[in-house]
Amino acid sequence: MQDLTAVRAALRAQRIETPSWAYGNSGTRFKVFAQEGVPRDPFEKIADAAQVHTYTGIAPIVSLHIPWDRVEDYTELAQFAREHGVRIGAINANVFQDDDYRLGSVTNPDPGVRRKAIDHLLACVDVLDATGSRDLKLWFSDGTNYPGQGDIADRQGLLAEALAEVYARLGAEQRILLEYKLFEPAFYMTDVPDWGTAYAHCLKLGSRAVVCVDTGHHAPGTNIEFIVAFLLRAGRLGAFDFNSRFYADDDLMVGAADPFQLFRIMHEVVRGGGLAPAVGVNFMLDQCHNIEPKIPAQIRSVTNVQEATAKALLVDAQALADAQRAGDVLAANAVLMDAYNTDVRPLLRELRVEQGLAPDPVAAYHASGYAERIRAERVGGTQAGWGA
Ligand code: LRH
Ligand code: MN
Repeated sequence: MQDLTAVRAALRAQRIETPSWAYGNSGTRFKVFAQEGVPRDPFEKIADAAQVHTYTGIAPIVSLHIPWDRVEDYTELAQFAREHGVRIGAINANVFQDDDYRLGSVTNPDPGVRRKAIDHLLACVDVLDATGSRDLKLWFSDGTNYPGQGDIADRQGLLAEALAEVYARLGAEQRILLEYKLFEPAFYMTDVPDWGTAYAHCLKLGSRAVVCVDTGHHAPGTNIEFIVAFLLRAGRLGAFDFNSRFYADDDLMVGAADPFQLFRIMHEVVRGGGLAPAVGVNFMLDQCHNIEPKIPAQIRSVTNVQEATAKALLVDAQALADAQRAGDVLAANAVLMDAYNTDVRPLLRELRVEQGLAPDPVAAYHASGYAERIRAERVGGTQAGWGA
């Protein structure tokens, strides 16, 4: 049996980063259903993110997306965040929504458009400097829709050039998180489609270029925990964009569609020492709450990661290693399933009460009246969204 003191300490030290865009309106190409009380600016998004931290105790970091979260003074925004008990985390550079990017951003056939895209990436490093953030997250929608539309090899060259210029601009403590995605919005070829391509570019760039694993960005049936174990062992697992899906990049609440997969991923994280802050894995959510209330959905998502982490920490590592060494297939699998089938909710409720938090964060949020207050206060103005 695992040392519960160590398990509790690891759970107390867990940190999860929530995305500013999860608090704004979002949807699909069919419809974006606006919700009452949605933030109108990055300050209100941060205030909502602070609610998630208030009730879970483990979500004191908020990712920004530029230009969705563009403000006059990022230092002022960072100060506002601190006043709300949170801090600004990864900065996402958006080079996928400008009309100029129809045929790509850093891989666009037009050198002027490539320059524009790189300048935006560099401007986002300025934001890191202003907010004191470490991570610049880069996801490129770049790709093609028809065979022959673009030269695959040439585009890799353009991508590598752009990444090298941004990497050279980074401060000593700053990192590039390179995110891959199999498809969408491109439907034939994506320039960073999989972990191998991202990993190869990171190796070429340098030690402060690491891979971001978005759990919704793989072909169906992909063994994501293998990718996690491999990247962790290689020292290039930089971050997660946690969410879940039944089909494609559904961006549903992490753990909602496949809690067992989330457990298997967190098992490889724990086994690989990836929970230790020094290893530098950034545990982020990347979700869209198209029909459900956003703040309670984020709270639920944070506790879903917490539950999967607690189960992974309860894996009897010695018994597992013994069974694996003995080639005892069933015993080895049973060790993992015992942990997975352990109800960790009582332990987490206890831990919250110890930390002066309510045992049930979602219920506590509902009882706070915050939802009613923002619905009443946030009238007028333009609700935040993807602006697509
Ligand atoms: C792309 C992605 C990326 C973000 C966006 C909001 O699908 O996962 O991480 O920029 O979602
Ligand atoms: Mn993502």
